[in-house]
Amino acid sequence: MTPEEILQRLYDETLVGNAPEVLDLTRHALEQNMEPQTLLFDALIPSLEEVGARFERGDFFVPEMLIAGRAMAGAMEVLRPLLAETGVQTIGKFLMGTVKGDVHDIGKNLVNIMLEGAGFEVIDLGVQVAPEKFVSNIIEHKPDIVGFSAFLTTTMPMFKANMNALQKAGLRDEVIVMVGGAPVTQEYADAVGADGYAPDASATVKKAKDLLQKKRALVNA
Ligand code: B1M
Repeated sequence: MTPEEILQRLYDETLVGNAPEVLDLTRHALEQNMEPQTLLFDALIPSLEEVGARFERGDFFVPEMLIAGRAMAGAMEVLRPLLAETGVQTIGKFLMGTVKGDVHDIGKNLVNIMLEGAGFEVIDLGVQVAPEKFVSNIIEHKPDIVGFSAFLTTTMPMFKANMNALQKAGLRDEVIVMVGGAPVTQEYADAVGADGYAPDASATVKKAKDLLQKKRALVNA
């Protein structure tokens, strides 16, 4: 198979949620020295975007979304150590979670991998994280940055609930807050009073580094 054929098959098999085949193709592609980023950005992510488009059109339903998501997650397990490969020292602590009411985690996990790859220590609270859990973990782990992910318009309001919980616990000024997820925009991030927003995993790394640098410069001034 040529690299183009591998990418096409990876896209097609992810689309139909054929997890064993997706895993085999991922391993095969790596054996052929294809880049993990190429598999991610030229096959796996576009395939899930197509899954979402088909769901919106009514051609796919939740089970199809679920099996496609699982197939991608299986490939991510193989790609994770390669994407996160780094010799960099820890540059900061990032506490991450998908907000209460929301079970999407593929995008959040990808952001975590990229953050780890850039040298952040990531503490992942998983999905359906309630405001109180964010608060108790900020107290316990003292992260530099806390990240809230939301993937549904119906769960985005949890950002505000989380911000209120941080405020109430006296933690708002202790930690930088970043938000993200498919339906989130810069305007929405501003409206809830977050310090930063990023549309994708690599932009999150850049933004997180910027915000951390600014905060440290302020503290040392
Ligand atoms: Co859901 N789902 N889903 N789903 N699902 C979406 C999100 C949807 C857009 C599909 C669609 O209609 N086109 C739609 C939301 C519409 C909306 O509200 N705007 C939707 C819906 C409606 C639902 C249900 C309500 C369906 C139902 O039950 N009727 C239901 C809700 C369940 C719940 O959470 N309570 C549901 C369920 C599911 C599954 C469980 C079946 C499965 C999730 C599996 C899993 O995550 N473990 C699933 C899937 C797979 C999807 C789609 C197809 C793919 C999501 C994905 O993984 N994308 C999705 C369609 C789509 O996104 N096009 C869809 C790939 C991923 C790499 O991208 O998640 O955007 P993304 O992450 C990006 C950025 O957002 C950003 O970086 C990531 C990497 O680049 N980012 C951050 C993420 N977090 C960040 C944090 C940051 C910064 C950046 O700072 C802190």
